[in-house]
Amino acid sequence: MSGSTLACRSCESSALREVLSFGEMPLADRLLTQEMLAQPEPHYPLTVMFCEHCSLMQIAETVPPEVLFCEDYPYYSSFSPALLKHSRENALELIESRSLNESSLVVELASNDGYLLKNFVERGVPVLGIDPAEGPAKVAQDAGIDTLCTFFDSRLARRLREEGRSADVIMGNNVLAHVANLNGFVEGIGILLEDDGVGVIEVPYVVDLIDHCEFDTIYHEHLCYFSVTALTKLFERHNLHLNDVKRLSIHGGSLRLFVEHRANPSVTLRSLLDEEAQAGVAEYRYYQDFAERVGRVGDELRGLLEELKRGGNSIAAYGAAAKGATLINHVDIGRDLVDFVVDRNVHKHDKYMPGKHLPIHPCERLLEAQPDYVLLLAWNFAGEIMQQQAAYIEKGGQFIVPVPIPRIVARTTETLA
Ligand code: DWN
Repeated sequence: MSGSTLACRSCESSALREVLSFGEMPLADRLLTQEMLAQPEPHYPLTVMFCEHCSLMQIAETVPPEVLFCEDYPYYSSFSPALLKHSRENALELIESRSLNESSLVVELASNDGYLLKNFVERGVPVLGIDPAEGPAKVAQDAGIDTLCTFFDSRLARRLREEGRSADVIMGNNVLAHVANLNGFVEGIGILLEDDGVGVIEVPYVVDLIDHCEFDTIYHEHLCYFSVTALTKLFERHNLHLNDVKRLSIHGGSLRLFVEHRANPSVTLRSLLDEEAQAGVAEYRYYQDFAERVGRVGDELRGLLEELKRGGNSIAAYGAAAKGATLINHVDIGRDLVDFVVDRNVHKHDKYMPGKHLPIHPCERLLEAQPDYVLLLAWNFAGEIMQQQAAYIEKGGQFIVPVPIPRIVARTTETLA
């Protein structure tokens, strides 16, 4: 059973206003096997709201976490070389700046397949991973990374503290937006974090989402869409302080948050708060035209694909990404337009995309079939993917980047910002 929230996920205010409704949508990471195609496919309302009290953008619907992050959860971080590089640099920076060593403890919340923690283990820094998805957690455990396959909350934090385990660093990349019990999760960080410890947390940045019309990054896994303004209030509610922040390009634009027990806001943090105040991020008007812009981008994208099909062209897609599921279902891109999707993640092969049931194949299929165009559903890795697919491009293949403006990109040298 799912439920709609009539109260803000952070401050529990009822001052919520609708920003955009997608209507009924399938679950973005629920890829289908051949057998599942014949069965009814669960759809849930996907409605974006804005809290006028604490400025948090969020979705109204809460799909049970055990449904979203089940044993078949297909997302494995290690299939993205760019993400592996990004994570390794982050880990090395922290080992250096925090002088981490064999007497330290690094805890990662939503540790997936050990893609990040392995960098600490390789340098002798003790770690603990926590992730509820059985598949990725088992990969991490098999790689010798101490991992608890469970959800993180204040109860688990207390249990770990009672066992004498507290963290010098708590990491959590692309998890804060996913937790239904947001306050319990943040409270747990406060409990588990050493007095002089630091939480280093990465979240997609709502300003990049709104400014670049990244509507496809909205799906049921992502319950919240964070601004610095909203995050500051969330952490302070639990006697934690967002002291510094770093803007990142990963995943279409993210924030790396530095959270500590004592307040010590950096110049960067203060200036980003000022920028958000200038832009009106704390006011509904900032989000008011988003729905109309999304409709326009969707119409332009579908129009481009239809025009290419009318011209006798063949079209495939790259990246069986969760965001890809939102895009093809919201813009109604089915097998009338796109023949198949390719992806490097072997756990996704021989399955079908949610809703539109586009078949998912290994990337080699691109050279075998040599479609005229490839819709880049994983546009956040465009540069890396287009370099990887140079042979397809050499043979005349072209990519279509869907957001913020649907456009054909023929060469890897073109700027994709
Ligand atoms: O929050 C989340 C984000 C961070 O990652 C999770 N809820 C789920 C996931 O969302 P996503 O699936 O939209 O993320 P990605 O990482 O943008 O998906 C990229 C897809 O493309 C993956 O299936 C892997 C694939 N890929 C590929 O086939 N070749 C990725 C790269 C870089 C490649 O070279």
